[in-house]
Amino acid sequence: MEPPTPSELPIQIDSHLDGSHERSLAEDALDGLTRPFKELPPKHFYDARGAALFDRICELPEYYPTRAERTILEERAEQLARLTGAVELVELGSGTAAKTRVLLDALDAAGTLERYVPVDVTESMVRECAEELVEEYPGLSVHGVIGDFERHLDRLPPACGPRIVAFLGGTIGNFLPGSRRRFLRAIARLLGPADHLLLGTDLVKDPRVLRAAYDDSQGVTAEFNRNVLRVLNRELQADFDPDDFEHVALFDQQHEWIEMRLRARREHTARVAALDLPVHFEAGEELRTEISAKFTPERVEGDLAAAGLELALWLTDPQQYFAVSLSRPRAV
Ligand code: AVJ
Repeated sequence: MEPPTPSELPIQIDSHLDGSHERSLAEDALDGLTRPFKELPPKHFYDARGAALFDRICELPEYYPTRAERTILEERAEQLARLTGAVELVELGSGTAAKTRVLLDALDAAGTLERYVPVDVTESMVRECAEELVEEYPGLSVHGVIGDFERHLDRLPPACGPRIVAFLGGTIGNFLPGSRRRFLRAIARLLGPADHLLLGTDLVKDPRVLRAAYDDSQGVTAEFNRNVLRVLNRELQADFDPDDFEHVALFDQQHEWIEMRLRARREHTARVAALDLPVHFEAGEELRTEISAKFTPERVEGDLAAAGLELALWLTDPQQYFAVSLSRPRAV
């Protein structure tokens, strides 16, 4: 038999990273660590250790979002497949694609599934999961895009039929409100009239439940939070001592978001050698490392509407802790 030509290969991976991820860490560190209120964006948590810590967070009794979202998808995947008739699933921030299989199973059972398009910065995860999935789903092709979904949305391959763009896990909550709407608008621009956005959003609830989810009793989230300092140490030759910082998680009632911070236990100056930058901390000074916005149904619908999208389906778990919404371009 002839070896398959490239276009027949079930796996294609395009990489758009070319060192730009490292650049963005340096830029974000320079920008964020020289402000009066120090700040780092949460995307830098996720090196191999950070990704493993996040996987452990998802198993914690206090961290309900992953379980709630999986429950919703398991119960409603068939309906989602039927409503969308999707031939392809594009997943932003695919990671290990754990909950993706629930959706792929449903599209497969409906007989429409042709292609999976994972978008993630971690090349090894995209490759491994592509290889597993083409084994598990005969006939499936996987077109992986290695890149930052905030910057490389325009690099997606053209749709091969009705598509679902999935942005799950509540990661939309990492955006501040303005950039959240910009990002949703950028996603909306990718959608044709037959396409859908599947969005996971964590919901506003009892602050005690929220705080516990971000400050677990085993200290896994604290270690995950401090991991960003290890990333800076390795990638930018910094000398932060993670033990100099205390994990802080608080619910900001006014903004309805969780904030994670690292609080300096003592006054000290760390150095970021790659930037030739001293970073001074007063005792008790805090560095904001993440916001994780919590939503009301009205807020989700308003954000979607601002992006030109209309709600097709609103799904929650029995406790109403988490929501998965299906939306589509508003008919004009
Ligand atoms: C991956 C952004 C959805 O905000 O809940 C978990 C990250 N941070 N525990 C979240 C996270 C602390 C998570 N997201």
